[in-house]
Amino acid sequence: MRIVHNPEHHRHDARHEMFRGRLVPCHETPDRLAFVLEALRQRPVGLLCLPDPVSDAVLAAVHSPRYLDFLAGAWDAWVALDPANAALDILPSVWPVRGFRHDVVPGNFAAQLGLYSFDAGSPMVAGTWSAARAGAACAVTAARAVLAGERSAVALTRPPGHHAGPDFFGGYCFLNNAALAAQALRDGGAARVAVLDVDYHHGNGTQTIFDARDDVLTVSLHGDPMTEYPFFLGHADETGQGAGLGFNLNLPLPRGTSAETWFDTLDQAAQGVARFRPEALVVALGVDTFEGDPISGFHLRSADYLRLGERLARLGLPTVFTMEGGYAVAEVGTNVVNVLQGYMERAP
Ligand code: SP5
Ligand code: ZN
Repeated sequence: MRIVHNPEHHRHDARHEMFRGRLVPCHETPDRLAFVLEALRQRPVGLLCLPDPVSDAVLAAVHSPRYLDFLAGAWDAWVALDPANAALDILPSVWPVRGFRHDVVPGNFAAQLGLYSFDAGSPMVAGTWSAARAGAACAVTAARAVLAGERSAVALTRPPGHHAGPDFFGGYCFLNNAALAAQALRDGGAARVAVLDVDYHHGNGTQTIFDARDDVLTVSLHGDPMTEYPFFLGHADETGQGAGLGFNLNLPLPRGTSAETWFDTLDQAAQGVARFRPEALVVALGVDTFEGDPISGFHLRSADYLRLGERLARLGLPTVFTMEGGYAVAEVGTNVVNVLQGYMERAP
């Protein structure tokens, strides 16, 4: 197993996210990844390596050029508004909802920020773009390792990616690492690629990116969007659009779902993946399904992640893992490495 880790991740280190009228400390912090690296030092389930750089063209296969330009220039534009902004995180506060124009890019920076985002919980700082771009490079490098013959590879990175869409950020995500890995697998010759998202939250960005395509199946099991973030997508009746009809599977579960029910649902998800007969698999691996997660509501325990890894390995597919959520920081390392160990025990 090749484990591609992001040497720039610590540069995305924001202070606050908006929650119920207050700025609260960010849940998505650099120490999350430090705990995974520490757990890997104790249990080296794979070979650690660094990413190869990724070109603009590779990013533009998933994200719109105007969105990528915005992200690349956002920090400088923010500081140009007022040099004192250098001490503040960037957070949006105005959004073009139904009836507003999305085709015209406003000149005003705050308006651009709203055009390209869907929440006020995903702050940007000076190093966000470097961190996100190096993370995307991890995803593509991991996919290419699998194309070159590795059985499995991991994009061990943050910020996470599965909430980021073709031209928007949100949910702590800026570039969609799972989608970039899936696209790289397609471009490298895999005829059909499945993305299986096991994060607590629906992978809305990934679903949107591949919604109209029949060459990438997207499957997500997650907290029911009626009550759980990201709220506005992730229902069971979303099955894809146009040529992609029948190539999206959502399995929402109520807050409070037990590990037993979750694993039964994982079996359904795995059957959906197998029916598609993919040539490669991308696992959007969030461990915010953990019983101790501060922002989520499922009840998996640390030992359950070994079982998750084994179940994923039973699909018998070349596999790329991308690291998504998981906010019980001290346990994130154990839980992520448990998945990888469980996988490796069954698919060395
Ligand atoms: C990748 C991923 O898991 N993103 C999740 C984004 C969830 N953002 C909204 C979370 C709101 C919960 N805030 C609770 C703060 C109370 N301490
Ligand atoms: Zn999540």
